[in-house]
Amino acid sequence: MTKFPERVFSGMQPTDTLHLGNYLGAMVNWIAMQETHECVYCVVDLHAITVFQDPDQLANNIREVTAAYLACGLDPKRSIIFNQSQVHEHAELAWVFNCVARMGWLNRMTQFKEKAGKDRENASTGLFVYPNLMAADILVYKGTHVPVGEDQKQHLELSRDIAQKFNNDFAASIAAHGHGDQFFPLPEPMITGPATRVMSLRDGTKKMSKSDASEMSRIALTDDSDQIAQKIRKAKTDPEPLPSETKGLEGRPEAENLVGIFAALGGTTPDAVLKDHGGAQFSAFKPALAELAVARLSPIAAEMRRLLAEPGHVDAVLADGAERARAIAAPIMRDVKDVVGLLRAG
Ligand code: AQP
Repeated sequence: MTKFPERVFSGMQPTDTLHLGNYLGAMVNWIAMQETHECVYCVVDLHAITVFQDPDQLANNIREVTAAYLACGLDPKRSIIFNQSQVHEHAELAWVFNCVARMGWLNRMTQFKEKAGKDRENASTGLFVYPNLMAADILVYKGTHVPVGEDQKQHLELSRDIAQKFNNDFAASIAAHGHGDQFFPLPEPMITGPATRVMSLRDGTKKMSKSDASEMSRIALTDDSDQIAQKIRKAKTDPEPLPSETKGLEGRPEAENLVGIFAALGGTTPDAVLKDHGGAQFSAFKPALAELAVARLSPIAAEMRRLLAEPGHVDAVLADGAERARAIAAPIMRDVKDVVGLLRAG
């Protein structure tokens, strides 16, 4: 069996300012993985345009998301940081995967159903094949580990199916042309952030999301102390005090979400939070949560402001990252063409 060297890949869409869900669900894990792995972290701008983006806003968002990566603690010397559109091998491999993945597989993707909503006929074809591009993002680096939030679990399973089908369909060519017995690894999802599913502050049954129409539903990484405190103060809750055990959070999605956020930000568990705050009214718990959130998040916002005041640095990080990403992706894409029969040496 081919043994693939471990390599981490993940990305976020520059569709708006990153929020607490992106931070706790994925970013905290990304930062930790820099200590142990070679990491490739992408600003997935080609994914963003599966839904229309204002061009000027998109250009700003690419810089802002990059600034957020740096401000949160990604180190461009250790990790490769770049935007997807600058490494054309992503789009090239995605086309090959469009021809490997099956319609039936994509038809089962719940994120497409949620995003397309009732107006499915009017959704872009890019939105439908989004998971194929995601598989290409990972596999064009032969990525083995993918730290993501829980909402991406189904897409990761599809990436594994695509890798497996490519390995099977082209098994004879892979072996005959000296590419080992498996061409692609089956990437492992790492859904292990401190809060893998942070919910909306306005509706505890909906995930916190950049595309939610209400800004009050999410804490943006650029929010100042007043905005953070106001959003937590206005967060939807129920009239009961907090229970003293997690069992008491069942059927109380908003309470469960706020306790989960407190635990994740404080580096502790919901049980420990309820040990301290069980019996408290939200009027007492919310200010404590706001204080913790401000302490954790305001240094990130301050660093983002500093970085965005000198966009030349952010652009230089992206240019350097794209060059290093291309150096890995280009030979892998050449081998894909060899395996598929698109380009044979000699
Ligand atoms: N609410 C969340 N809780 C935990 N993790 C989350 N992630 C997103 N929302 C939450 C994780 O953040 C990473 C980047 O996500 P993305 O930008 O690619 O897009 P998304 O998952 O679709 O997130 P949004 O905020 O809902 O974006 P829009 O509204 O643009 O679609 C992923 O690892 C994701 O799991």
